[in-house]
Amino acid sequence: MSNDKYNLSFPPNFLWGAACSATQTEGASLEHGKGKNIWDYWYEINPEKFFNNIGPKDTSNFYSMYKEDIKRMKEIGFNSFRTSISWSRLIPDGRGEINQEAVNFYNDVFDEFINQDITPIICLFHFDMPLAMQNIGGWENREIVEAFAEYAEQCFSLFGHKIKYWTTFNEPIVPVECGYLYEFHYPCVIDMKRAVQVAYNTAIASAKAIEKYKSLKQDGKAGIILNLTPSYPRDNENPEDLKAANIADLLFNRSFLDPAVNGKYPEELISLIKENDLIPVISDGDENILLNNKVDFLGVNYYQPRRVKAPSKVWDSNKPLMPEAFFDYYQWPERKMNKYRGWEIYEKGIYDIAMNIKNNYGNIPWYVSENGMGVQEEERFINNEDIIEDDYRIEFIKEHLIWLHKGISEGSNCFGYHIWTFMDNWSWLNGYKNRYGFFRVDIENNFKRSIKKSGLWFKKVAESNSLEISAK
Ligand code: BGP
Repeated sequence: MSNDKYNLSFPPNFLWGAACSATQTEGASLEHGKGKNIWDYWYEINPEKFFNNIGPKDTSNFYSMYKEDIKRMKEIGFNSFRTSISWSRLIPDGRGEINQEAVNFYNDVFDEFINQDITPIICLFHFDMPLAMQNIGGWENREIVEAFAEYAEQCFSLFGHKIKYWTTFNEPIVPVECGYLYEFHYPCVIDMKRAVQVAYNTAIASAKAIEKYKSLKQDGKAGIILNLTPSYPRDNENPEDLKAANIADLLFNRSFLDPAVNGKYPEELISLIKENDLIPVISDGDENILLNNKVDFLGVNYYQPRRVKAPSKVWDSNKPLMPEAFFDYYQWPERKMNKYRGWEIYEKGIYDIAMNIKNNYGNIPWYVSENGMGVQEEERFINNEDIIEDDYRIEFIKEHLIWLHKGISEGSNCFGYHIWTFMDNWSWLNGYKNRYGFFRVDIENNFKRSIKKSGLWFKKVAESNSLEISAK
């Protein structure tokens, strides 16, 4: 062991910052002319489903605290930040009249980012379907695809002179899984055929939004944010395990990655969908819409890998078909866990993603758009100076950055790293259970923000554009 230290430098103009979403941070969810989205409604009818009965109404209060928050971002070295526009705030009924208060709010927020020299990356859809749109079928209804494209066009026209990085969706597979298979999102349907329709319509909606963006000839870029979850087989030599891992990859990663980046679905996925009678309704011209509207860049959210093995038994045909018909989950004996969130921590996954993008997706420009560690009851770690000493988070980020750096040094075209998240925020059904922020948010004390040790540490990384590590 030596005490020597050395620095890993990141490419010039590397983006350092964090991500959040409108519903999780804005608060004021029923005020200032905003329409309801599915979260407002679900909380209204089933508040008991939400951790400690905390709903989306007052999430972290960014709506009124954005100026100080953006200043705080600057203070810890951010040069970029991602959030989303709330569709139901901008267009309360999803289609039709625009809420001028929302236009003013987003204009002010974007101006503040620009004043602080922080590049805003703006997402159009982060799990928050306007209720009026869900009431007529949500993503199952092709009309919503058109409504989304119109909403996207409105956003580009209103804010395109300020925003140069747009993303159509955040993790579009999540509303598919959580809303139509596993009951973590409204409308809590369990139906794989409907799930496939939702996924398909979402992919078309993304391409149509990109088509609108291109037609406006603005001078920015349009991308998509995907949660890529590398699928690792139990045994690399076992063909059945390899097959299971490949199917998991097709269903959960390539179902959006391929249409977004390559403009078409993988043949293997099409066959799987056909063989299982899951073909969605397709409209004339869709193929060309996908082919002609590929993304300019990719955001990748990475938290955990997916480890699978061959299914141990044949799926009971009396049960509704689920993705688990094609694989069983597998616990790697050497796994390291974030026990609070129940997710495996596997830092090398970020390198595998970097290489996959380089080798199989034309080395498209991409950035890490979310990576982070949610921990419960962090007050345990408050020191005498009222700072949470979250060394576990520093360790988590550091180890991921080391692997990311290796991917970049081997030629992967990665242009940034964003943490989830800047300040503790509301995590859907989990409310404020697991905390992810560089700033603590005291929900019992007017949402008071206080810096954590990780925020101070990140400032050094971001400002020096490099990571100091000790030689082992
Ligand atoms: C991602 C989402 C975020 C965020 C994060 C942490 O999947 O894009 O919205 O919530 O995960 O997960 P969770 O809040 O479920 O702990």
